[in-house]
Amino acid sequence: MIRPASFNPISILKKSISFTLISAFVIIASCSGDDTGNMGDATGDNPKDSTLTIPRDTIPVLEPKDVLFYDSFESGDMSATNTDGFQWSGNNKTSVVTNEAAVWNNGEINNPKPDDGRDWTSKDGSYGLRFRYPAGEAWAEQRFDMGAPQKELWLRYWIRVPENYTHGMMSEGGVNNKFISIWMDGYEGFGDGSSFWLSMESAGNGNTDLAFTYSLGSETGSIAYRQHKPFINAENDKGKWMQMVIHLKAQSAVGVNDGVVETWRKWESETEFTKFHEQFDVPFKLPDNGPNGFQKGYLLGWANGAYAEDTEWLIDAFTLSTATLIE
Ligand SMILES: [Ca+2]
Repeated sequence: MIRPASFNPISILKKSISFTLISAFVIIASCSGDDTGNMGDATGDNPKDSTLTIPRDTIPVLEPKDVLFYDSFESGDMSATNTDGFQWSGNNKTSVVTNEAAVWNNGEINNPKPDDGRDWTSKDGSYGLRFRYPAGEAWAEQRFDMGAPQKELWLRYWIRVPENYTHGMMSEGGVNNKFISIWMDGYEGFGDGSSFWLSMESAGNGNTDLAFTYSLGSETGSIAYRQHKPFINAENDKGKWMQMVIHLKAQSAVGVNDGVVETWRKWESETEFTKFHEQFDVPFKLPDNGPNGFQKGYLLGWANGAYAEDTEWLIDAFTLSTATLIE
């Protein structure tokens, strides 16, 4: 649970006000004309104040201006947006699911969950986003456009290790199985601005390391992956939810090299985040002709080492912010 750093009365009053405002903001952002925004009820975590409808452990207390976007998929579709015009792109082997059925894939569907023991239980509320990699197929991906660029960006989301997880190794030695990518004007060699990636790399015995890389912009490719850290133990971590936090900051001017990459992870059984990656001299380049910051991205993505079995990831409670999501 994220707790405020201090508890003085003024702070509590201020945070209470902000929390209510954020709740209202999030409901507006995540609903699509229905009344399913009450995620507190959905989780059985009923706050005393009926206006507080966000489970307290899924979004921190922040000023409303800091939270750019939040989607727990409780609308049952991909309609969530914000004042910047955030948009989820089309579903590419992704679908909104409950633990009973897939309900959205580029339109409303009602495909009952196969009766084979699989678990689509969301982390927050009743709905989550499922990524399905059929055996031997490399691509499941959810793209998004934030609608406006951000020089500094924080991302946080829950993601569940597949129940039958073992590192995908079907080609290229199991390196460069994409976890997330964020870019500015164009992806990698198509961008004058920099791109960023987290990637899952084989650590042997079915286990996975997490590493990052970036491009220097000016239509160049990525540099070598760096800071490989143990990420998933295939024997012990199957089916576990983890919460990821990613902090990116573009360099302040060309040649200053003061861009930032930081990442953290917290398993659902843990109370504290563990830092994975840290670099404070990243030459993240802003595009000469805009947009002036990070604007687009995808979740998961191309697995160069495809999985030997059908493999399903789940993502939930996706948050974008301009201020820290680690407290
Ligand atoms: Ca949810």
